[in-house]
Amino acid sequence: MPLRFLTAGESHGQALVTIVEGLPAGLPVAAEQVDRELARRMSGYGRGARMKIEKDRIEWLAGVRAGETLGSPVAMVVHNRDWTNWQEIMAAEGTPGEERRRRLNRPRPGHADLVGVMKYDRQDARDILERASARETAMRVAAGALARRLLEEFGVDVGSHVVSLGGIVAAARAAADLPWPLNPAADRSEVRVLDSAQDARIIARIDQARKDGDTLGGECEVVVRGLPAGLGSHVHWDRKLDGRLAGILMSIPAVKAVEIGMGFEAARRPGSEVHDPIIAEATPGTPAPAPARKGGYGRQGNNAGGLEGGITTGEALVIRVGMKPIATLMSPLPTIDLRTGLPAKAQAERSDVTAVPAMGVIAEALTAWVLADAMLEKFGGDSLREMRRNYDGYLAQLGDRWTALGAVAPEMGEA
Ligand code: EPS
Repeated sequence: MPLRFLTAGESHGQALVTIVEGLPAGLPVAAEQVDRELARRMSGYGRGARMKIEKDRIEWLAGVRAGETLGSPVAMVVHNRDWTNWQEIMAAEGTPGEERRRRLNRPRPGHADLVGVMKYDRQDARDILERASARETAMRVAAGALARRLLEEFGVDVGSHVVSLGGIVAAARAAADLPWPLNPAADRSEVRVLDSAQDARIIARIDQARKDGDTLGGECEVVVRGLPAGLGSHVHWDRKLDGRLAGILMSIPAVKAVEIGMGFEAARRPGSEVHDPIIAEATPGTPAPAPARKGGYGRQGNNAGGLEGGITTGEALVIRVGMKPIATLMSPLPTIDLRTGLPAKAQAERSDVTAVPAMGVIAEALTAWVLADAMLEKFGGDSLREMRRNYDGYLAQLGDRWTALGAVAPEMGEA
C-alpha cells in the first residue's frame, strides 16, 4: 500500500510524533489545517480535565517546504503540555525495577492494563496504559489530516456525526438527507449530534453518568462524498476496501463494532430488500459525483454504503462505528491487586466520561487515510500533478465507455 504511517508517544510523555510516508510531492499543506482537525478531536462534551490542559498543535519536522510536500517522509510532533507535571514519573533515565510514583496496581476491567502487564512482563500497569491511552489518536488525526488534504484536491469530502450516545439515539437520517458539508453542521453541537431534540437529553445523560462515576459509549456515522467508482479491488482479500476500512476503524481505542451501509440489518432481510437497483443516471438527490465520474449510472438507494466487491461504487460511503464506554470508572469495578493477588476495586484515574464525539473525528481521519491510500494505488504518481493527470484520464475513460456502450446497446438486445 503506498501510504504508511507510524506514531510514537506516551500519554504523559514529552511529545507525540508521527512519520507519514508516500504522499506525492506538491500537495499544498499548512499546519493550521492539521491543527483544526486536532482541535475538533479535543472537543466534545464529556471530556475530562486533561483537555483543558492540552492545546494540540503540530510542528513540522521534515518533508514540507514553502507550504508544499516534497515527496519525502513528513514528520510532525505535538508537545504534551502536561509533561511538565509528569517529567519525573515518565523520565526515560532511571533504575529499572525501582518503585515509581503513580503506579497502577489495580487493573481496570475493559482496559489493556491486565493483559498488557501479563504479555509484556511489567509490574506497573502504567507501562501499558500510557501507550494504550487514546492520547495517541492525536497523531492519527494529524496523519489523517494530510490524507484529507489530498482527498480535497479531488473533490472528496469526509464528514461524521454522532448517531447515539449513552443509549440515546438521534432521529434516523438517510445519508442523502444529511446536510452537506456535514462537519460544520455536526460541529455546532457539543456532542456532534444533528438531532437538536436529543442534544440536551444526551448532555443531561453525560452529566448524570459523571455524577454516578460511570462512563458512556455510542456510535458515529462517517459519510464520504465525491469518491470515484473503482477504488479498492475484488481480486484479493487485503485489497478489499471494506476490509481495510473496518480494520483501521476497529483499531481505534474502545471501538467494538463497524457496519458498512445497511450493516447487520442486511443480514436479516431478503436480497430484494437489500441490493440497490442500478439505473441509467446519477442517483436523484446525490449532489456529487457527476454522472461521468461514475460511468453514467446511478443507484436507487445506497444500502451497500458505497462499496460493492470491496470497490467504491461512486455513491456516498457510509460507515457506522460503535464505541464501548471508557474503561476508567470513578465508581470502580471489581478487580485484583497485582501486588497481592487479592480482590480490590479498580484504580480510578483522571479520565473522560465519554469520548464518542472525538471518536467520530478519529474515524474520519482514518477513513480519509484508507481512501487516500486507495487513490494513490489507483492513480499513483510521485507528484500531485501526475496523480491528477492519471485521475482525469480514468474519469474520461469511464465517460467514453458509457458513450460507447450506449451506442451499441440497441443491436445487442438481451442475448
Ligand atoms: C485517557 C485518559 C485521559 C483522557 C485521554 C485518554 O487523559 P488523562 O489520563 O491525562 O486525564 O483525556 O485522552 C487524551 C489525553 C486525548 O488527547 O485524547 C485514557 O486513559 O485513555
